[in-house]
Amino acid sequence: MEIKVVKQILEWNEDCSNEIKETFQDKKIYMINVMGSPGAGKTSLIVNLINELRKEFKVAVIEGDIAGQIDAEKIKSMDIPVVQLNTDGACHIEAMSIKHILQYFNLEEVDVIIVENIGNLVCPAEFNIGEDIRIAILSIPEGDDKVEKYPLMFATSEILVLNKYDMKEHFEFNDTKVENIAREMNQNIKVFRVSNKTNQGINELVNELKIKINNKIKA
Ligand SMILES: Nc1nc2c(ncn2[C@@H]2O[C@H](COP(=O)(O)OP(=O)(O)OP(=O)(O)O)[C@@H](O)[C@H]2O)c(=O)[nH]1
Ligand SMILES: [Mg+2]
Ligand SMILES: [Zn+2]
Repeated sequence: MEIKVVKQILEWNEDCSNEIKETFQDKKIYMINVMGSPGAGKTSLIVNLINELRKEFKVAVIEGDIAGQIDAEKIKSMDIPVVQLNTDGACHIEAMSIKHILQYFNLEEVDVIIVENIGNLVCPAEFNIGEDIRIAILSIPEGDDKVEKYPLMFATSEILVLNKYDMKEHFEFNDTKVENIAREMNQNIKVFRVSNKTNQGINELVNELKIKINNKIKA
């Protein structure tokens, strides 16, 4: 009985995600779903991506948090349209919430929507939210065993950001092992070694995203 209920929720979520995809296909909007543990560097990466992507695209942000609006305030201070989604305890974002939030944006004035998912390595990966791409962030201090222990997020993300690379010398983190394990579960995954402190790797990641965004919105 319980299993059946979960399946229904996921099916409903999938329908809703597909509706968002249709809207975004019509409006030529590219959606990026940024996922990772609390403190992995999601907001820091989004800030750095905005700084580059805004030179070419109109960017908007949906900030998912269980409570508060600290991250949304950071984005707002950059003069970027942002909506804070508070899940009131829920540990992931569902497509229905995204659909509901879209009314707060002028979608004619948006090329790229970046969603910061709830800090959590587990269930955000179970819910499609209409995204074109998933970026999974794993930061060096979290340890190099996380891809094996939390496979779904890495198996379903096209991009893996190994963040806080500036701290690598302080941790025993075998990035080649992580890359190999990620590629075993997901042949197409691209791995970027990034520091949001020194900006290492940001340009490479931005270039990759620009190609994907242009392929959709200028098609
Ligand atoms: N040294 C270093 N610190 C970083 C880097 N990226 C983020 N940080 C720091 O890590 C902490 C957490 O970063 P956030 O960007 O807030 O992480 P988050 O994933 O958005 O966190 P939640 O929204 O709470 O889940 C902050 O103190 C950042 O300054 C990095 O590349 N190197
Ligand atoms: Mg954050
Ligand atoms: Zn959850």
